Amino acid sequence: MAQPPIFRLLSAAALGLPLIAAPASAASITANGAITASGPAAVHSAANSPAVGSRPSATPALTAVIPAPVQVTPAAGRTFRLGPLTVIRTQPGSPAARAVGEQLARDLRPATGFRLPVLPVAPPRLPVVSLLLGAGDGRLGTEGYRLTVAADRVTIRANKPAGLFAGTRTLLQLLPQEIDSPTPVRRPWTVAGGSILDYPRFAYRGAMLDEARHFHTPDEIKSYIDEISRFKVNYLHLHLSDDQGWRIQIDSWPKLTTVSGGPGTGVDGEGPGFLTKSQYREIVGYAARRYVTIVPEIDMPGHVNAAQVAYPELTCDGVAPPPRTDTEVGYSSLCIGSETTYRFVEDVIRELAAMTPGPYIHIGGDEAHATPEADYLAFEQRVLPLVAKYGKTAYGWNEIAKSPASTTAVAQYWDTATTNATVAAAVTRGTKVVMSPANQAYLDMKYDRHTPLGQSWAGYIEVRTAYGWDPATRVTGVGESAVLGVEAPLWSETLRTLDDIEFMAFPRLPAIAELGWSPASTHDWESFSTRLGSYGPRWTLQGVNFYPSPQINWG
Ligand code: TNX
Repeated sequence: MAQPPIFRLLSAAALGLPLIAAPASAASITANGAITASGPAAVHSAANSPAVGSRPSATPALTAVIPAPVQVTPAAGRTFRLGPLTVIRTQPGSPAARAVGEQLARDLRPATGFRLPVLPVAPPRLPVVSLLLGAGDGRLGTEGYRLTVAADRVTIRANKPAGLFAGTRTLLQLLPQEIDSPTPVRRPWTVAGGSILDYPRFAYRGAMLDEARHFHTPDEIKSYIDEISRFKVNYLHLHLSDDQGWRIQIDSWPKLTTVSGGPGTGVDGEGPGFLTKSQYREIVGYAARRYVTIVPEIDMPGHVNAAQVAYPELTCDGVAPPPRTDTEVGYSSLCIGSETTYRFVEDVIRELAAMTPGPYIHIGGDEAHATPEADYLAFEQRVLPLVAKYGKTAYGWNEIAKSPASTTAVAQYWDTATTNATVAAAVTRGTKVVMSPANQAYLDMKYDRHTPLGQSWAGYIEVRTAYGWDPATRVTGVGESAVLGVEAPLWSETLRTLDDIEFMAFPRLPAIAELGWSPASTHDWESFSTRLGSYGPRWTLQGVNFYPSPQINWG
């Protein structure tokens, strides 16, 4: 594409000449500047259209952000205006800061039509968005930032590029809603003056997508990464194997994907589908550019029927079970006494670790009802250390807390109870916990009895229920220092398309993201529901399907 006539504009500015904006690609601007939202139809929510009017929306207040920042200080009467001559200036000598600036420029372009240059030095007299490292503020950690909005400049300062990226996600929410339009909109792009100090409460803020029950394509996963990273979610856990299908290439056991990622796999036999190693690596890279770390999961010793269909030697009797396309759980188990099992497990962990730069390998461990207790313990005793052997931290569903080998592992709490003696005991031995209580954080639970998708075994979860808990007091004996963070799992027995995923994730995912990021002192349903209501039109503009919860005043 042609470069912007930036040098002509810069020299005009230097000479004090009047500046004329380069027109945005006119093809997509309607005469009155009306917004035409595109994207997938809101199939599950006919009433899903919070007003996106033809009148420009108001400039958001500095306090409108989700998740709520640590500290917001508005400066009344001061406004920054982003225009066609705005320059994005990034920390000299930092390719990572520059990449964040370029991502911001790409994010701003569809709606504004501006091609904002990303430069290490800002020319005089032009409005600037600066992304600078060296904040020199320990409170900010690696993901925090300070954002200042003055009349002539927006400055984001952070210790690390991850903080700059988080700051840019905030800036996008501070621009008017129409910034999420896929086509150019004519309106002033104003940002309210003041400053924000912000950093996360917990290091781990995750989402999980079940690739096994229904396979979701690399493009669908990337869209989900875009959508969750807007809320500063920094981990995406991919559930890559289960009874119905196996969704990741493993070279040493090729039939896992040719057979169990093939046609007829998944719930209702909806397959085929699996990620090749190169697709997986591409997703890892795509996520990393949005400061999202991929966590791969291979579920074992239960949830292994698909692996046993491909390799009958993974059963104790050597007989291949029939492929399963139903939604039962708890009936399959690896053969705990067989050395073939450990050769298989080690091969899988080794290959998974080699293609995963992130720190965690999730080894499942849930619902192993077909594995006798003693066998379960023997299995975890051998398998948990294998993850460390390949340089990773073991992560598993809360059942792994039963194993004495889980002291250096992370347990994902999916129980619904407020007490769990096994998990509390593991915490005293050092186990860290990611909180995903199924009756509050499970995105596959129906919102209410009318929800056409999802399940209800852990109850209905409306937005207020998803928001109404504290990760550090939810489970007795699992306090603030034991909690690594939160995760919102999305199991896909009933979900096929990206539209389905979005309908279940939004608006509950931002609720869980706020529990993970924002200080407990900001927790307030009235505030959250108001901010969420104002966010709705952004999803409409982005073409993101969402559930228009009656608990929220959308608009
Ligand atoms: C339980 S939660 C499971 C999954 C199902 C999910 C459906 C957990 C660790 N295991 O196998 O998909 O319920 O909600």
